[in-house]
Amino acid sequence: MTASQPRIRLTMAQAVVRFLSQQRTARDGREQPLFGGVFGIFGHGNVAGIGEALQEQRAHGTARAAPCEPALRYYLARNEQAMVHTAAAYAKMHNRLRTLACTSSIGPGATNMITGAAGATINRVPVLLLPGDIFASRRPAPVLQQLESSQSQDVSVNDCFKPVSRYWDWINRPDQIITALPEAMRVLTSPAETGAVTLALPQDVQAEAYDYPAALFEPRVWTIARPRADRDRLQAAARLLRASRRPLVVAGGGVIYSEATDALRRFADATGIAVGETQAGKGALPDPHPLSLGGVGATGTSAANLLARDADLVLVVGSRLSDFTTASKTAFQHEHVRFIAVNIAEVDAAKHAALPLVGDARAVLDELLPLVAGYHVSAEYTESIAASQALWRTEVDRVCAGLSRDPQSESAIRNPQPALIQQAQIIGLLQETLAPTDVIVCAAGSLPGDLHKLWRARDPKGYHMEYGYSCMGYEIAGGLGVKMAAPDRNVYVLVGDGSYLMMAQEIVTAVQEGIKITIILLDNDGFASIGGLSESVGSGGFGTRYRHRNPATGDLDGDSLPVDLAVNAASLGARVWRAETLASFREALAAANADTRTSVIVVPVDREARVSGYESWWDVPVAEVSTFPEVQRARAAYETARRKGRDFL
Ligand SMILES: Cc1ncc(C[n+]2csc(CCOP(=O)(O)OP(=O)(O)O)c2C)c(N)n1
Ligand SMILES: [Mg+2]
Repeated sequence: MTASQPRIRLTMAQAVVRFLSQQRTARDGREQPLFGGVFGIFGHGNVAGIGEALQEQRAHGTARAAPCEPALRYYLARNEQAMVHTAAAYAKMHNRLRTLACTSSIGPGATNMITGAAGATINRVPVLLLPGDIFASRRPAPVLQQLESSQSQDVSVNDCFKPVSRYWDWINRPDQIITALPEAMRVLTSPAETGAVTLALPQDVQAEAYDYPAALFEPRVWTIARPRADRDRLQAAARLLRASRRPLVVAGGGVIYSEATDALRRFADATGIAVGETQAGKGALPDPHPLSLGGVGATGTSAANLLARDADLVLVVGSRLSDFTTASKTAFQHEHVRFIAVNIAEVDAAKHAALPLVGDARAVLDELLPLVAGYHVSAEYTESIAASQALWRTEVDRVCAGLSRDPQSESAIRNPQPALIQQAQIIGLLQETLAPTDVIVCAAGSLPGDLHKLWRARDPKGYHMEYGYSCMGYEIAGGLGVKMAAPDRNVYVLVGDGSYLMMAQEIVTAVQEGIKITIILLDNDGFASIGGLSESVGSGGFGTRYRHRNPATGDLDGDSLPVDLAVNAASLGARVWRAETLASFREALAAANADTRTSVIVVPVDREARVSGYESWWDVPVAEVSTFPEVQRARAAYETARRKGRDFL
């Protein structure tokens, strides 16, 4: 410590809040504050620390902080998991240039954030988590909600954040933040390393004062760079591309985060290479475009999947190549298929034995394009791309018009109500009605697959799908974060009844903040997606319906439950409509659009009217031995299907 350095005496919590308010990011010369606010729920583990600090900086913020920085706004959430989803959605909508911080108490408040942390880390989006922690001094231990261990006193529930955080630190002395906070910011703002960053803040240390160097609170700008790939590898990639006859681009979320969508379009236009999109990458080549094939993989379109099957070269841009994208490694069947992977993260660029182009998607595409100047796929290949795209468009129109059911089919017999709306019809109607810049938000259930196939994303930020963690409960909390990040856009949350029942409470937070989101709640009596999966593995939908326990069978196959989701949503403060026909849905949507309040439209949908798969597969192992003949049959089919799986070495 040098005596001459100016110092400011603050509590550790005050110093953290003040530091956060001064952090900014910049990319391509555009600068913005890194943090859009702090979400939290107070308890004894943070109320007197971070809670006091947030209140103080708002009261005295302008006097103390640099005048250009407004104080950080505090938002009260209803559930700690949800607030992390909100932060992740906010960050995703901002292409990872901004995020929110989340403060919790110790114990359950902290561990509630773990699911959200895992989701953020898996989706590679930045969130800053500030769970309270047990006393560093240990004097009053065990405190309320403390986990004890007979082996060590250096154990806390916050250790559970370690595997789901990209940076994790325990601040057991107030001066540790001087080195911890810059590290935390480095990881949050690193496109290659980003994810959940957790700083566990013991409740006693939060309140402890220290003479901090004033320089810690100077405004800082974290520049998000656009690293370029290795030159030799770029040349090698260009050679592979030039030699390929049936190339395909797989575009992932990295294209959108890097704002490389124009670069991708230029690349596709110049080379004639068509583009399939992952869930996170949907909108990378916005519709309409003659080379846009829509979703690729397990929930992909026939257009993308047939081209993927026969591709001799796959240029992967900004994708983690999850099993949904690769159809569990069955999507690419060409005997000599090779991969080139453009990715900011080395770990992703190396997958599938790809030629790795480690760098920023936009910078790499821009440098690769002149190296393949003059190359274009054959006229015959262009024709087959156009033909498969046209066929697929017809198929989407057919499905969205409503699937006709064979009245003798098992599903029709089980669910004889023909009048129920089909989920695909709602998707079709939204596609017709919504503006290109409106955003749809979704995460789990049967909707992600249906949307990946059927939705035409006309704007890179119009399709917000959390499908890295596919976390039920993300939808409404996420919709809130999307709307906070893009207040000028209309935000439509599509959510199943299962996901809604898991986490609807952030409607209250939206109402509190006067933030308008429109929630379309598709009610199909439980888990249509997992019910369908269960049937496909021979288990007949066991345990996936919301039904009373049946005294006759002892199973959950009794009468429907008397749950009224519309009344539930209304009780949380939302405007609510029920729509049982397409006409009434259209009317409700118009009314919701005209309303300034958070709105919910409850739509009962036909559980059995499922959109099929197209030239794809998903590896879900079936029981190898079973007394059920249906399971034995499913296992035999599984063994055949899995033979298509490839190793890319
Ligand atoms: C937190 C969480 N728990 C369990 C799952 C597994 N799961 C995936 S979809 C699903 C059912 C979703 O039901 P619903 O929201 O009603 O959508 P539907 O399948 O009916 O379209 C379940 C249980 C999950 N993805 N997330
Ligand atoms: Mg459902």
